[in-house]
Amino acid sequence: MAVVGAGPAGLLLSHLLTAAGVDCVVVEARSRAYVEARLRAGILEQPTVDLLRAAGVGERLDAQGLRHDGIHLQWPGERHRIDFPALTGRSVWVYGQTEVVKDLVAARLAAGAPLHFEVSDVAVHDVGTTSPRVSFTDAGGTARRLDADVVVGADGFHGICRPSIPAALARTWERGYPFAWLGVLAEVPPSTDELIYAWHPDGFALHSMRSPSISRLYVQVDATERIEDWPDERIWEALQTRLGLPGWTLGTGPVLEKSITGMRSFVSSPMRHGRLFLVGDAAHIVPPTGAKGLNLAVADVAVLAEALLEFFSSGSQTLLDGYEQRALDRVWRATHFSWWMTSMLHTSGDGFDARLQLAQLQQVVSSTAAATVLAENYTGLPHALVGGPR
Ligand code: RFL
Ligand code: PHB
Repeated sequence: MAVVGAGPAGLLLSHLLTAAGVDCVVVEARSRAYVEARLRAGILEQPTVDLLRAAGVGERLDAQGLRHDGIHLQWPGERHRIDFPALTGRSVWVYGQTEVVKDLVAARLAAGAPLHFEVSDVAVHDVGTTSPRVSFTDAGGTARRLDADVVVGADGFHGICRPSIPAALARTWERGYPFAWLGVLAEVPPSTDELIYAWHPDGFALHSMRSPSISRLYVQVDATERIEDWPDERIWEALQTRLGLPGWTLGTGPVLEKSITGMRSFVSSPMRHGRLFLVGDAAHIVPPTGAKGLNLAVADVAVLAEALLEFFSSGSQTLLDGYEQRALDRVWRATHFSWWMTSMLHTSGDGFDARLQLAQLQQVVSSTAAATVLAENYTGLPHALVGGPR
């Protein structure tokens, strides 16, 4: 089997298949240092944590990850807690994507399994046949070719696998948002025990964290803003205003990293073409408000790994044939949840929108039914939505 991309999706899938004795080669365009340092998601939902533990890569997660049993939802003057275990029996973990990637790379290298970093000219061929191929140039400049039974496209949104599906067969659904997140990583202990999602007339703000000594904070900015226009003082001021509550102050510290990330919802179908299967960001993108992107990639992998294991052990394609539908059911659920959280929390400047958002927030914090919907989605639905909507 050949896997294109060593992000969380490609690394986890190859880890699960290699552990079951399936030959699997991973090719990655970037260097090991780059993929291990790429700052992205920070929240792992319960089914993700369960899978990482079951796959034997949960040791550092259990030692260093922070289990969170809730989040705070806030608007000016009010902060309310959503209690996850009470509503769903599940929790989430603060454990950075960088750490997940480090654990999976280490496991793969320790097993002596093939993982080629810094490859170029990657292309997939003959995916419509039973003997697809991947060609690439390795880090030393040698042209290489992998003959495989199956090729997995885990190469992210800008990868080459999705575009290799004939345009006439492909369909995409997309929603752009007129705002973006300005994120900072700061060397300061978090000023909160659990994440704070704050609605504010100036725009959304989020207080997250990476460890007991590192905070991760975000503010909503216009999609056209440039990071050069946001000196550290301006960012801290915006955070103080939007996250502030009487009797509570935000601790500040040196900014280690800052950047602006645009937001979009995107779903592409099919997720399979012949012997090419897409997983994770290669097939779909969600805005980060629901903390779903990484978890959705892991869910695709869970479903595809089971199907591939059946295929490689018995030759049966029954589960492979069901992959797209099983994965897409969950993708659309997470797409809806991420859109809903985004729409509820980001301000547009319109007064009517603001009133609707506050009414929605009021309902979430005062109705057990509404809070449960948020908690179920945030902590992660089971990997297969059996009997889910078609
Ligand atoms: P990834 O992590 O993008 O990995 C794809 C890998 O494929 C490599 N690649 C290629 N390799 C070989 N040949 C080629 N031609 C290749 N083209 C690309 C890339 O170098 C990369 O290593 O996708 P994957 O594995 O599906 O994982 C998905 C998650 O990374 C993603 O959903 C989340 O990180 C999304 N996301 C966030 N999600 C959250 O839940 N919370 C967040 O705070 C959050 N922040 C983010 C994010 C995504 C971002 N991106 C994609 C711009 C912040 C950013 C900046
Ligand atoms: C993060 O810690 O980076 C993070 C947390 C929650 C989100 C998005 C990002 O919803």
